[in-house]
Amino acid sequence: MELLQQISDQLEKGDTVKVAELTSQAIEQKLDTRIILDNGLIAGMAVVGKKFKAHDIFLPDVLLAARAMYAGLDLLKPLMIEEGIPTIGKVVIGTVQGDLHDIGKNLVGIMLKGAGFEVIDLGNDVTPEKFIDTAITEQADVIGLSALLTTTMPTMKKVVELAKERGIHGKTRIIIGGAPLSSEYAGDIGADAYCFDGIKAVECVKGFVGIN
Ligand code: B1M
Repeated sequence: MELLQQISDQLEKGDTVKVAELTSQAIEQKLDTRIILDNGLIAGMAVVGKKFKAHDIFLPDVLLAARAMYAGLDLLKPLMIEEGIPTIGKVVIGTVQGDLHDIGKNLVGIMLKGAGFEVIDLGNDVTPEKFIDTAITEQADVIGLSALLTTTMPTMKKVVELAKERGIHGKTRIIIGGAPLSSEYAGDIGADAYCFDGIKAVECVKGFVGIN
């Protein structure tokens, strides 16, 4: 079977060791870095995303696939930097101030990375100032806010307000996600979109940077 297809298949199975081995082989065979990324790793993750959406696989499978994706990405990263392969867009992501829940946010970050975006992960308990300062410095396309607590949801509004004050509202798009949130809430606070999960976040961010 073709090497890139094998990478995709093993990533889908979440086999970290095999993905690393096969990615190393592809590098040794001097396959184009972007092709290994697109037709091997990202192709595998796309299948995982579709299966997850269809409830054919579950969260632990996605996490295993994500770990395998990292094993391949770690090997490609130095080459991508060396070759200056551009990412398709930049996303600053974090869990809002006062909130320590970061599993969902990490998953969303992994899926965005898997889709080819550069993700700057600020972690959890992130202040509105930190989100906006980083987005400005890094010239981010999108800010991704996560909250799992009803008590921390209002902090998202502060981020949107600060984005307005600092003149980036509408230029840098803001997406929100997390169990207690909704599209209605996104509309109420002036965020650009509510994303139910990582798949939706990838769809939204792709839409914002003009990729379908
Ligand atoms: Co806490 N917790 N927790 N907790 N915790 C919840 C959220 C809770 C619903 C449990 C409950 O009461 N049934 C409840 C919130 C109630 C509410 O506000 N309505 C709660 C509470 C009350 C608390 C504490 C206050 C408990 C206490 O101390 N008394 C406390 C708060 C601490 C704080 O943050 N300041 C607390 C603490 C913790 C732990 C530290 C123990 C731990 C977090 C560990 C960690 O994240 N590193 C924890 C956990 C694990 C949970 C539950 C059990 C699981 C959350 C989780 O990781 N889910 C949770 C109950 C539950 O959800 N069933 C609960 C798996 C994850 C993949 O899903 O995070 O929803 P989720 O992410 C999804 C989507 O929401 C979405 O995509 C993800 C993937 O599908 N999404 C985004 C998330 N962020 C997104 C961003 C996007 C787009 C999509 O774009 C940017």
